Amino acid sequence: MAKGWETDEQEGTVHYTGTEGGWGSVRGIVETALRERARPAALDTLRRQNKPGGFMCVSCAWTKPKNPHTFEFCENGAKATLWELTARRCTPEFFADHTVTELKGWKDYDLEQTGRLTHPMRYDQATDKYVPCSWDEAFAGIGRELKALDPKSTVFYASGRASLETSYLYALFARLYGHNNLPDSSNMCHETTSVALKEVTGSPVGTCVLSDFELCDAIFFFGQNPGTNSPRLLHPLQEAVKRGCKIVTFNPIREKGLEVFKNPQSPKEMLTPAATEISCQYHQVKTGGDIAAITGMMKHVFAREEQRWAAEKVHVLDVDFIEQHTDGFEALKAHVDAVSWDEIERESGLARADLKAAADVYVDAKRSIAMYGMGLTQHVHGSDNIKQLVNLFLLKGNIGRDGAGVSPVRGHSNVQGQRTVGISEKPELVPLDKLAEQFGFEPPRDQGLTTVHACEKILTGEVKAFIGLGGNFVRAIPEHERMEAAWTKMRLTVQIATKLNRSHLINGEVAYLLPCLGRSEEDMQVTGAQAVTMEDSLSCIHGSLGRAAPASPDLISEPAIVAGIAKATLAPNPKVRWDDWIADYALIRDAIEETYPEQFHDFNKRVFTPGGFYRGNSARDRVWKTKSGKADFTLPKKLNSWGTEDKEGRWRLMTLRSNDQFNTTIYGYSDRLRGVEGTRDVVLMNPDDIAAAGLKEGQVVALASDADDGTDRRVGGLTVTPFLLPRGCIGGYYPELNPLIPLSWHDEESKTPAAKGVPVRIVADAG
Ligand SMILES: Nc1nc2c(c(=O)[nH]1)N[C@H]1C(S)=C(S)[C@@H](COP(=O)(O)OP(=O)(O)OC[C@H]3O[C@@H](n4cnc5c(=O)[nH]c(N)nc54)[C@H](O)[C@@H]3O)O[C@H]1N2
Ligand SMILES: Nc1nc2c(c(=O)[nH]1)N[C@H]1C(S)=C(S)[C@@H](COP(=O)(O)OP(=O)(O)OC[C@H]3O[C@@H](n4cnc5c(=O)[nH]c(N)nc54)[C@H](O)[C@@H]3O)O[C@H]1N2
Ligand SMILES: [Mo]
Repeated sequence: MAKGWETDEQEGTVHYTGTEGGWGSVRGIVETALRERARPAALDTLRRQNKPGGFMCVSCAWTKPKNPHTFEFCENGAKATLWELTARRCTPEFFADHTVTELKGWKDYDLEQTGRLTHPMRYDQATDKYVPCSWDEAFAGIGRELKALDPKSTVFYASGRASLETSYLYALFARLYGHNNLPDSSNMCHETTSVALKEVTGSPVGTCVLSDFELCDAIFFFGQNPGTNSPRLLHPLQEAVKRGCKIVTFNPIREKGLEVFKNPQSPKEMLTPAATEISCQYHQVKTGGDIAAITGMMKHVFAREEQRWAAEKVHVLDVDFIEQHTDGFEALKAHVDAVSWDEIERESGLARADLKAAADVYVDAKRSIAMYGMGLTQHVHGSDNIKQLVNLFLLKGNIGRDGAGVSPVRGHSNVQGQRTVGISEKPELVPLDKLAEQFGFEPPRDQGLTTVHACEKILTGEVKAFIGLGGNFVRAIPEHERMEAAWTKMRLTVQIATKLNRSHLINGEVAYLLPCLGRSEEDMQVTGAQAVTMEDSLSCIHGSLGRAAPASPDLISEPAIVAGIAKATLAPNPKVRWDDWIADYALIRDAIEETYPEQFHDFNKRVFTPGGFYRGNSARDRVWKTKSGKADFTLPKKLNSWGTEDKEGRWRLMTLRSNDQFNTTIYGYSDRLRGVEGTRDVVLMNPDDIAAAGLKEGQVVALASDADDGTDRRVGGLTVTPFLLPRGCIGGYYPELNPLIPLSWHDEESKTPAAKGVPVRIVADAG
């Protein structure tokens, strides 16, 4: 049998095991279909996934191309769809059989396995159970509570899945009611990008479009795992490599999808062991070591500039661009000159020869793209990570021209779009004057609460009500134990969701669980079936039309739920037309167009543009909306993004996603691409570290927070598992390890929790 192939004795089939994609991912889809007891309608939905006129995948935010593949979805996109279209139901009868206290003992996986929520429910303190209620009762009850509260003591959270239409209504509701407390899952994710990129380039989002990937000569990939989290991105990467583009990866883990990729949609590649090598260089940087690594690359770029200028009187740097378009070059150059290679090697964990090799690719490439994810954003100095990457890219004018740019890979399928249409705690990012005129009211102008701020004020008791538009807030945030205890002190909690999760079990005095339609389902309103829209990572807006039969006749849409609560809370305002908007979502899009005419002109006409319509980006046009009016070189505060000092017995913990989860939704217990099977309760460690720490493979240990703040945080029952990580760096899974992250442990500028650099000790398991 060829290398990488194996026979499955039980199934009598042959599988390719060597690479990401390939037969393994087909098998992953089939297994999910069986587990979710998928109906034939689910397969029809998959066929229409990510096609113009079809529905847009609920999984990641990677762009949907103009000429989609026959099956424009991946293993994990299919899992997300099948998860939504499961035949399982979580009904009022289920809640009658289980108290909320009992359900708190269930695992995340088992809670969601109960299936789709089917009926609006109210929490009954006396019996500790959820009981069914009508939609009217729910809206009236919530409205009554909100009217009695100070708007500024309430938080309206959004997870990044809800459409532009829902998001616009939700943000408008918050402002009409009287607050800007609109944190989003982005506050735990790419908020670092939104703050840092905005500060230095003037635009909070990436500058690339899809065609750039057809032109670039090199891609530098930092801390993002496309094989698991955005598998469709592997297609343009594979195509780029095939035409000679070089991919250089920086990641503490050798992630399979970034090493080799086998296209599960190419019959030829499926039938032969051929696969595309993705990264030509793979640098296992220390967790938090990217600032040093990039500093090393810049040092070599400057050295090559000197040599080339001396020899040929030709520049390596784009000196015209630096002169015309940037500010702060001299200071950056002086800073890089002053850092020694010894420091760089120590802080990055990489050899100078390797960093020079990476820099040579950068120097030799005419056009380069930088891509990154949570490996850069979730650090105490995460903003500095991103600004340092921008520094490198400005040196050769790699921002604002075709085939080049900085391209963060966003998470949730509409997380970028939610910010675009007003879900933001930062009022300066929202056209408040325009809203004031459009709807005849005085919007609040004060800063709203980020996720971390909201948590702080829930702890102090200042926040009295929380509404969650999707997501699993209590599970996704740091510091679980303290947060759960404080949560129940709130007066009102409302969760709008498709499936049961832990956040629904931690309730305020008055609590509602409101089930909604999923994006793949038909959303029928009085004027007919409604489409919704979302924005992907490359700032393209796509329409999405769900066609599957709703999971239950009692479900209503997210826009209808938001409008229902808003109507029950606010005084009538003839300019705020909740009923008309819900009857016809095209009218919501008209309102969005009126608020944002530049980006959303002719919105309704362009909804189903193949490949989406591009919203534009000032930095791509080299218009720098920064304080200096230029793109800014900046200096990092430290040579690493690690928020503390190293010391004996302190480990750098990164909390990771497996290939079998979507955030807090656990599909199963197989991290196939990393070879971790059957459990999520592990500590991944370098074999030499295991030996040096006097531990043994398979030993069960606990991790304890080592944040020096006097709080005891522990997670036990973790099996020591050898894994090729840089020395001193360990890994484990999110959300199980979230209790170890202090709430105060976040990016200094954006307040994104630093989930990739958590200081911990390894201690004995209490058993
Ligand atoms: N199937 C699936 N798809 C998803 C999700 C999911 O859970 N499942 N989640 C969605 C969401 S909301 C998001 S935000 C994205 C997340 O997608 P990613 O941005 O890929 O996030 P993570 O899986 O957390 O992994 C981050 C990567 O960073 C690396 N890393 C950790 N620390 C460092 C560091 O200090 N430096 C460098 N260079 N690398 C580091 C890790 O080894 C890992 O490969 O995916 C989205 N898509
Ligand atoms: N330690 C650690 N913590 C992290 C991270 C990490 O890497 N490490 N990553 C962070 C990141 S990047 C993110 S984005 C957050 C994620 O935080 P969230 O976005 O809050 O969490 P999710 O797990 O995506 O939410 C899952 C729930 O969403 C609901 N849902 C699914 N589809 C729909 C829908 O169509 N409508 C509605 N209304 N509800 C729906 C379901 O009930 C499901 O249980 O977690 C963050 N937390
Ligand atoms: Mo995310």
